[in-house]
Amino acid sequence: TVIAPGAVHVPDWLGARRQGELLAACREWARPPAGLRTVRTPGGGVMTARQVCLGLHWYPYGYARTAVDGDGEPVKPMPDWLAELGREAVAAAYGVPPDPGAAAYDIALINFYGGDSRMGMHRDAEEKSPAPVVSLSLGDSCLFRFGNTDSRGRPYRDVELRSGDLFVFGGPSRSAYHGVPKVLPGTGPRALGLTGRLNITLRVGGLG
Ligand code: MD5
Ligand code: FE
Repeated sequence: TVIAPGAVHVPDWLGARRQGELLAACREWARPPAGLRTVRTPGGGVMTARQVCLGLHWYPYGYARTAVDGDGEPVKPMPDWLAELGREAVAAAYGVPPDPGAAAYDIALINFYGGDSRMGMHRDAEEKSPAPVVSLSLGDSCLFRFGNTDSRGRPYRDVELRSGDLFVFGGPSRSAYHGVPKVLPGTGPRALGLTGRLNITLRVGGLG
């Protein structure tokens, strides 16, 4: 489903088996060193979703090679298979063959949402590459708010994201405001064995 130019939602793109494999990998990445951490914003706020990074470590508002706001350890590498999944995701969403010449996905940000977690409206602007952001959801459903490029406010569209869904944000949608106003506890597939919601975003840093 095309939500806006370049913004494509593909429900249930990951089958049950690949969801389970991805969740198991996320649980490994969440362990120390450079594992899951709480993100503190410069204004004194705390993000309610906890995060782990691969490839480069995101912190408000930049990227580093080490967990500068965590234990200071080197960030875990981006696995080739996850970069390849990003390439396949873009092809699937846009209905084109995978582009072997495109810049490789080299950053993954993994957010763990509890039932009370939220993410306020923001834009993702720390990457230097205009490549689409690939978003994969696991576990509980959420309300995802897709806004506009000019302001945090209306107009926006609310879309329910479920376990296994793919969302690709490219073109003009790469710089749109977006957020997660609400997680819907207890809505994930029982067999997955995840309480809460997990979101994996794949990005091209273009940061050298
Ligand atoms: C999430 N994560 O569900 C979302 C999915 C984040 C974040 O927002 O920054 O980690 S990524 C949604 C996204 C990325 C880039 C552009 C747009 C949406 N967009 O234009 O709507 O945890
Ligand atoms: Fe974002």
